[in-house]
Amino acid sequence: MREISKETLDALATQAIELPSWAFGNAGTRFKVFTTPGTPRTIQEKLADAAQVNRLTGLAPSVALHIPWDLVDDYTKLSEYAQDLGVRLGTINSNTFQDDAYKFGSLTNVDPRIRQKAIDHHYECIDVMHATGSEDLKIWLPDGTNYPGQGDIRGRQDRLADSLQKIYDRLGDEQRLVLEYKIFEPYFYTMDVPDWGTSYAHVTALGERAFVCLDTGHHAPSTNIEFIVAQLLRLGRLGSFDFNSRFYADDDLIVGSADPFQLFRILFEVVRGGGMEAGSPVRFMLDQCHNIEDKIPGQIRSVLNVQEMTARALLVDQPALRAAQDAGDVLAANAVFMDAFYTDVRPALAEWRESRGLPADPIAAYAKSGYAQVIVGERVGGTQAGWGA
Ligand code: PSV
Ligand code: MN
Ligand code: MN
Repeated sequence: MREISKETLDALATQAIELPSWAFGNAGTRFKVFTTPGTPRTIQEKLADAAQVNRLTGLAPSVALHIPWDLVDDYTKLSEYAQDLGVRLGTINSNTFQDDAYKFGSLTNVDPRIRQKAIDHHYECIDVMHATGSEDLKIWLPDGTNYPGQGDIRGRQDRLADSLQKIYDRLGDEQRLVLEYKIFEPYFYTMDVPDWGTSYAHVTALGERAFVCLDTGHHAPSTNIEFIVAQLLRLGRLGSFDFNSRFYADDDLIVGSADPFQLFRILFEVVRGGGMEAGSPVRFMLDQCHNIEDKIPGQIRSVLNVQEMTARALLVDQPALRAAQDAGDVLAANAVFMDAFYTDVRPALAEWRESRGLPADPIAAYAKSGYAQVIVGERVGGTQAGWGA
């Protein structure tokens, strides 16, 4: 078994995985969304829960907000509130998927007034970013069509390019635009940003501070996601990950649960492409829903899964792999790769966590902390947050 080297542990110590505020609300599927006692009612309560994940894992120092779900009067104050809890506010996610005006598109709409409404919403998000100190504006565009002939595919791309440019031009010098793609849903014939190539084409046209966001659940089954990772890193345009896991489509399950090997392969390409190095543009984030499992331990499990597969990816003996690849020794190269994947890093990581003043077993520590009982007792009345409020 390969030892975990000091370099690997140093690299792991710098890993940060942003949590989505919406993971702490009730969410899940188009069908029954189960509620849980103690679910946050406000963004302040979501932040308090996210802070528990960071306190127990040391892995999740920031929380992404969704506007207008996480609307408050004073974002500077909210930022201070987060800092008091030991976390900071991260990516600002815009939302053009819950307004009647956007039935036929938002940034792509043929009506210039509706396009402007969507652009103005992004300007508001940028104002929020200035108040919170957030670096990234994340756009997941729900626009698309359901029927052949319904919309002019080309015209929609042209309008999208124009709208995105207006948004990009409003960003501050330190801020980035991150454009997420998704193959289908909410529309089923065309999506206006269906794949990494479309996102790449738009972000390269925008400028140097525009990047692609890769959500692991947004591809056709059997897509080789690690290939996309390698290519985007090579092109310098991989800005962020939305991590989650799926069996079928956009399942939004716990990252690494359905296919840990795929997560390992993705993280191997991140390591190989310099994505873990200082100054890399790549940011890690979760984008998940917890419908039947408890949300806080669900998020703890998720960040630990990412950490474990990152450790295994860092364990790959790169010189041995390169030598085998260059020699055309297919089986030896594959064996080097699989050796790292099959290495159980959990005991070593538990020990390392303890050496850094963190619990060896964060999930057990959470259960013992009594936090769940406290929030169930305290959060009585009001409306629990959901995917959309
Ligand atoms: C919808 O598919 C989605 O899950 C996208 O992945 C976004 O990142 C997320 O919602 C939040 O807007
Ligand atoms: Mn996403
Ligand atoms: Mn999604």
